[in-house]
Amino acid sequence: MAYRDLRQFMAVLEKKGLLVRVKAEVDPAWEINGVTNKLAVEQGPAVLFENVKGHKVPVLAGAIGTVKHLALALEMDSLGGKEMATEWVRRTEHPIPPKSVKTGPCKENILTGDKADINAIFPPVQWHEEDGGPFVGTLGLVVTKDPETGVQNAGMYRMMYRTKNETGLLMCYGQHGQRHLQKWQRLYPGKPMPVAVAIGTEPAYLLAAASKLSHPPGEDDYVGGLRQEPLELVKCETCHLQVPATAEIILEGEVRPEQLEPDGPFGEYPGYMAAERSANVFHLKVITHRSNPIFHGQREGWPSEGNILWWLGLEGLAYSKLKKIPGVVDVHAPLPACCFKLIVSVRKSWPGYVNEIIQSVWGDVELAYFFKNVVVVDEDVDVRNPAHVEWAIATHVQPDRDIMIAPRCPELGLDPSQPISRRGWTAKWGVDATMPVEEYRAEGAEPPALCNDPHIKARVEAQWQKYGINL
Ligand SMILES: Cc1cc2nc3c(=O)[nH]c(=O)nc-3n(C[C@H](O)[C@H](O)[C@H](O)COP(=O)(O)O)c2cc1C
Ligand SMILES: [Mn+2]
Repeated sequence: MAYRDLRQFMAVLEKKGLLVRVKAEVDPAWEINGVTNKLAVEQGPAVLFENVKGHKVPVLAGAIGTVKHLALALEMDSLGGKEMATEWVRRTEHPIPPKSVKTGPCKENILTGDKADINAIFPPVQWHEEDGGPFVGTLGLVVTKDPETGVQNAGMYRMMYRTKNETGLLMCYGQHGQRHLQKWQRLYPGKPMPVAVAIGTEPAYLLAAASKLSHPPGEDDYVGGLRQEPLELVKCETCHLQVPATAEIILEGEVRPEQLEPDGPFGEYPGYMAAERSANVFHLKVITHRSNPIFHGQREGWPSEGNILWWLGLEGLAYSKLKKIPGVVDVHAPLPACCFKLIVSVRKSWPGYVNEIIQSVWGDVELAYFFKNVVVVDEDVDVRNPAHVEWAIATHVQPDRDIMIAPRCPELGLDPSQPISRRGWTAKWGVDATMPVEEYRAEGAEPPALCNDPHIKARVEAQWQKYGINL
């Protein structure tokens, strides 16, 4: 049974000891930062800060703080990487359309006019010491509609507090929200675009917003697929957008396409402070919220909940796309590489095959912004076993033959490996770590056989007791 709302998911986490309530008073200026930082490093439980100094709204963080939390969010028993990824792909390949309902818990309170004040629902959490201010959206799920196709999107884009009714909104190039804004500006020059933000939803919506998913359909349908039940949506008070009926908090407002303001700094997912840059501005019009709302956020960084949130979805998207190429066996995005790196195992099928795989990752309109490094290995190498991958790179690669570099590819602007002035563009490297069978055969030879003698090993294993060695 799908989770009805965030509260039901929290109850399941709590029952399993994966959520702790902190009753002691915490200062949002620094303590939530410190506690969530320690818990991310030590892979601890989710936390509900019930007593935030100077505010009556509690703060939840770490809801998807470990892979175990992620598996529970998707109601998957398995923690095995491959089964989780395969199941993600299966569900997203079977989307279920959402259901529109007249009203829902997110409409229990409607704050308009002067009462539409971000401070009413947001304890000003300073997630990192050097951030440009408190961030309202570290888990703000931003809803927009494609003005041409009508497909509705949900994307997670950070939002810095500016005033009681304004926040920054960083929608990087390549993101669906930014593409909607660009189309809107072309079709309706000078007019603001409606935007809604959901905070505190059931976990499938959260994961879909954090994950890159191809349109059509939109995230609302993918959420149905992920939770295996339709998502219930209600219409916004001020515009045509539809938002999850059971969300804790909905911010309704608009973005003026031509308005860009300084935003940040902010501690980002590669683990570094990202300097001030320009971003759009969200203008709040109306807040709707549940009674006794829970504010949902997370401390971005490395390691972080944020990195876990989008990782499975990006790995799944890469697998969905690459498995259409004959010979692709498995795909993995190692979590510590924060979606900069993709490992693909293949049955090499024709000359130039590996280069085509690497280039198809870099050239894909959605994957292009993420995977900067692509490693291709033979099908007998386990892409989820770092030791296997290291061995393949060490023993199969001639750097002058097998390393590809592509200049001036796009990136989200957060890669700290070069100064800010060069951000948004990056070179990419790909490594062909498959055995160079073709080169051997061109010389009339065969590559060396593996020396692991599986038949002999199996014979010995079958009579292992004979040797009296206890392992
Ligand atoms: C915690 C978290 C914070 C994120 N912050 C931003 C952000 O500020 N700007 C951005 O463009 N992408 C951000 N992302 C990445 C996008 O959410 C992700 O690429 C997603 O696919 C975007 O949705 P879209 O594909 O519908 O555009 C963030 C992801 C996570 C998990
Ligand atoms: Mn999207």
